[in-house]
Amino acid sequence: MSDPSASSSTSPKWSSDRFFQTQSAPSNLAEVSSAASEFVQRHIKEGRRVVLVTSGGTTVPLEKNVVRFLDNFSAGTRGATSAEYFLSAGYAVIFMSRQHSLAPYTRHYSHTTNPFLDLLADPATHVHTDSPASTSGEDNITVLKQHVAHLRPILSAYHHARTSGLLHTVPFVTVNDYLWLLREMSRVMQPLGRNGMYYLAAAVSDFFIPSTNVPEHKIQSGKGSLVIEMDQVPKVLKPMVEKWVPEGYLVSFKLETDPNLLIPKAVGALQRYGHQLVIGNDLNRRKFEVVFVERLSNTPAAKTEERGGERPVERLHVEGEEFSATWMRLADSSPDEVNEGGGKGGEKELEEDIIRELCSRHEQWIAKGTAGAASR
Ligand code: 9Z3
Repeated sequence: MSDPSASSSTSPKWSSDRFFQTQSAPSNLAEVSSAASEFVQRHIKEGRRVVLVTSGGTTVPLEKNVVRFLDNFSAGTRGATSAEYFLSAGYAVIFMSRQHSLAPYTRHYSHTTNPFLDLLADPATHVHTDSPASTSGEDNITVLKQHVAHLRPILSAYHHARTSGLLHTVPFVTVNDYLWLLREMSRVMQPLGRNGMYYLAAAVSDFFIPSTNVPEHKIQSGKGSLVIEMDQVPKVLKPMVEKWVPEGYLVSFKLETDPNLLIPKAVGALQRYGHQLVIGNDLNRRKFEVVFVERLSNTPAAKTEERGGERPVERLHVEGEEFSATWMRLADSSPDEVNEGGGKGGEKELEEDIIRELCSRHEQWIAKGTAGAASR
């Protein structure tokens, strides 16, 4: 496969308009849209804030009858964990995630790190002593005692999320579907105005293959090497900020593997798209360290000073504008100690702090809007 960054391709850049005019929408878009709209309208009526959390990686299929595809790295841990903290903060959550990636609550029992069946007693050997009706163990399956304390609060929160109508899920697989659904969810959430937050943690492919260039059938290996040409995915954050949800509080993530690029790339994204906050994370340190990059005018002023000692805040001057970079770290963790799937041993999770900070920034964003309206 050729390296797209080294390619001499002359393909024109795609505008988002051209993308949506030519690339087909998911077949169930209307259905997904109306269910999400009902969810949002209910929460608007109840005066609740709503957050769209995107999560997991996006694929680029190489064939229409897809046998092979390219994928972006993400287990969906960040998004699933964050959704839980948003729910406990009282938000209604639209969880738009890669099909089969980690989900709120069930993520604690990921099949690879903490298989669900390992929690249960072997029915062949376990005898129920507290239930005479089922001493044979045929009617009940028992959770092993050592797992009960951890499972109980997760199970309660899971059932609460299911029955309270505060969590709405929207799955995607391909990057095309992701872009269509992001636009649709934005449309549906636009009536929330400043009460809507957009937390874009999904790992979105930078490249895609326009549908006219995707072969119908499985690519055959007879011709030797495979060269793939991909076009750049349109930068939808721009229309999202300018047209789709101009009043929303919009947070994007920037993933890098070279730590020196993290802050400059985050600043670049803020300059290009004009949204409120970029959370930068390094691939290998993402579980215990992130950096909040924002325009200094959006950085909660009092907190910047107050947090100076606790959280290092850098001030940056770029092309006549001022930005801040605030590091947020889990105390005393190292990459080896932090579990994939998270939360297994009830340890502190970085998302708890991230979401607390976001809720307070969102609160100020809403207050600014109200103050602005009052002074007009
Ligand atoms: C992230 O940076 C997420 O935090 C991770 C989470 C994907 C690193 P895990 O699922 O990982 O917890 O294992 N997401 C955004 C990545 C991304 O695609 N950003 C684009 C970019 O960096 C901009 S939208 O250019």
